[in-house]
Formats: sequence, structure tokens, C-alpha cells
Amino acid sequence: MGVVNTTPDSFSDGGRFDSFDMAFGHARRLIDEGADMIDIGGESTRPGAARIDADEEIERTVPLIRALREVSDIPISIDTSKAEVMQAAVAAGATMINDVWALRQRDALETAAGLGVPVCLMHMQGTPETMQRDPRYTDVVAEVIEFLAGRIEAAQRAGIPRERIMVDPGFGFGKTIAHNLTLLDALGELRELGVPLLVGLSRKSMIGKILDKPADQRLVGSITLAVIAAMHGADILRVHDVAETADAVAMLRALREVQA
Ligand code: 9MG
Repeated sequence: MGVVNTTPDSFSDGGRFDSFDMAFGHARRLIDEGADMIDIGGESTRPGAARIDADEEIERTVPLIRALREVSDIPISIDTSKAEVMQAAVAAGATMINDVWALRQRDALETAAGLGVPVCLMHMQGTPETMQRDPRYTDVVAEVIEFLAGRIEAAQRAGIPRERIMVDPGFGFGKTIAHNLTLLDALGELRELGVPLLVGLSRKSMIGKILDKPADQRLVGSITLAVIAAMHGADILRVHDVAETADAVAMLRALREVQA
């Protein structure tokens, strides 16, 4: 899953893709590099990022989705928590909802159920404004699994069939480095939820802190974590560097073929 942020304050690209043309060009490049799907977001979810209203989020994302739909039939995921944005994005051609709030915002559950597209339910402790202040868990793996199991149940109760649900432990969303690494190491346990596993580790601040590197120097750290996640059973990797990650995953796949 290739990441296309249309946010001017995007942490990973310094806002380079805040204009339509640049975002469109970037998305096309990710498709050419081998992305199996594109995740388009209009509101930053990084710690402390400013919230925007639904109209602005729609303005940033929907023209891009429409334009991509004209040139490609690649699956497009809309990264949003707002029911209005989900509706507008799917009407424009998005085929999946990626919600860091796991459909806990107003009308999101019912809207996603009505739209009939797959959803990714992500774990987050707190809110993007406050989540990194002092995240605490007694048992991070058990608590993340319990939360995701509850959201799967809520989604199913709202009418979203299990086959359309995937989950994500939400690396960096209300988690210390130790929480993130513990979760990564225990990713196999999340597979017991019985739905596909999506993970986003690409360029995250955990890598920056461990390696002491800014976002544009986190490629090796990102690829390393992507490979570890894939080895632990992640089904979908949400990444900025599609070509490099695709090569790394191809190497892992080759190894698995001789193991089979
Ligand atoms: C939007 N977004 C930013 N980071 C993410 C992550 O780790 N997972 C998912 N599903 N979405 C994310």
C-alpha cells in the first residue's frame, strides 16, 4: 500500500505533495513502482497535527481519487475517520476505508457498513493531539488485541461482513518505542483475530529515534521493519518507498518459495 498524503503538513514529505499535480504525479509513480493499492489521506494524523473539517478533507482528496480512477483501476483506500469524507471518496472511486479511529467517530460505523467496501480498523490510544504524551499499558499486546476484537465485533454488528475487515496495531499511535517493538515482535498473536493484518511502520518517529535520523533518512530502517513485519505475518504494508519495499518483499517471497 503506497502512501499519498495530500496534507501540507505531512510529516514524511515535508508538504512537497500538497498540490494536486504533485500528489497525482506521486501516486502514479507509486503505481508504476509496483504498489498494489494506494492510500490517500487529506488530514494529518501525526502527533499534535491540526484537525481540518470534512469539506477541506474532501477538497484535498476527492479530485485526486477521481483523476486516478481515470487512469488506473488500482484499489484506492481513503485514509479518513469522517463519515462525509468516506461517502464522497467512495462515490469518487475509492474502494477501501482506512480509519485510524477504527470507525469510532460520528456515523462512521453505519456509513462504512452502507458503503459496502473493505475497512481497516486501527488501534490508537488517546487522540492524535495527545496520544504521545504519556502512553501507558499493563500489557500492550493483550490490550491492542482486546481493542481490535471489540472493533471487529462492533463492525460486524453494524453490518460489515468479517471478510471486509482488516486490522492494524497502529504503530506510533499512543505507543512508546518499547510498546511498538513489543507489538512488532508479537505480531503473530494478532493473526489469531482471523482477519488480514495491515501495518504502517514506514518513516515513523520510532525509526528516527532509534537511528537518530530525520524522516528523509529512514529508508533502511523502514525496509528493515517492513521485512520483519512481513516475516511475522503482516498481509499489507503501508509504505512511502514502494519500489524499495517491493524488492525487499520479493526477496522474502523467494525464500518462502524454497521453504514451501
Ligand atoms: C493514516 N495512517 C498513518 N499511519 C498509519 C498506520 O500505521 N496504519 C494505518 N492503517 N493508517 C495509518
